[in-house]
Amino acid sequence: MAVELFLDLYSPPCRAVYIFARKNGIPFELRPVVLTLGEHLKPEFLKVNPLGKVPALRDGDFLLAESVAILLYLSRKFQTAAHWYPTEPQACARVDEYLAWQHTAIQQPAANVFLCKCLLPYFSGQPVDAAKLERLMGKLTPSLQHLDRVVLMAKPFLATEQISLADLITLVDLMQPTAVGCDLFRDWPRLAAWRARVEAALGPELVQEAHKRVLQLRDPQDAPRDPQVVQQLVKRLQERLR
Ligand SMILES: N[C@@H](CCC(=O)N[C@@H](CS)C(=O)NCC(=O)O)C(=O)O
Repeated sequence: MAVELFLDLYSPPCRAVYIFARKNGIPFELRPVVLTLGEHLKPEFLKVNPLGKVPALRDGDFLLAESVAILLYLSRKFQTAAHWYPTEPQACARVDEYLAWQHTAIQQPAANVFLCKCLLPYFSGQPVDAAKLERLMGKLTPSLQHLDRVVLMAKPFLATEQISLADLITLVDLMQPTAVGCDLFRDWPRLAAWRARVEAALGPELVQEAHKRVLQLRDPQDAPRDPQVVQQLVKRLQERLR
């Protein structure tokens, strides 16, 4: 049986896994998990990932969570082109270094901006907390500045001279706030040029297809009708953004 991927393309790490699998012709069965319906909190999915988060992978009886681990597993299992995750030790270490850094420097703060601007107000019915949004944007700024003024001054991609997992994972993360009106590329010209290079390397159609859901859905139309699920989602969001 093909590898099963549990994804919601609303989620950046899910889009990274989806784009990687599609770009590399990796056969997979898509198992949609709709976050806005609370499907990630249902017992069936908690058997796949007890943390209740997507993406997740099932390969036979092997279960795996965390986008970076999933991308590395797929790259090894399907022996994808070396530029994604180089075999040369120092180039490989550069990708590892970046992947370790991005989790707290990019993924978390970018997702928090999106949750504060879009999902929490949608589910709670409360207006956007402007002061909180500004504080969350402020947490992302030093990382964007580092990428624009240091990393991309030295090379065309984030870890090596070619596109790697580092670029893929960061593109999808930066698209999340951008999709809801916080354009992270506007003030950073090298980052904007890098985005164009990454999209060209991945294929603009594939990038667009993967981002269709988040770019079109300012309001999650498939939001849950069940007030208990809404309450559960709001609680999780508030705890995360505290
Ligand atoms: N570090 C994880 C992040 C996973 C994650 O936080 N996924 C989010 C969607 S982007 C999720 O499932 N959230 C649901 C929740 O926490 O309620 C990864 O890279 O895979």
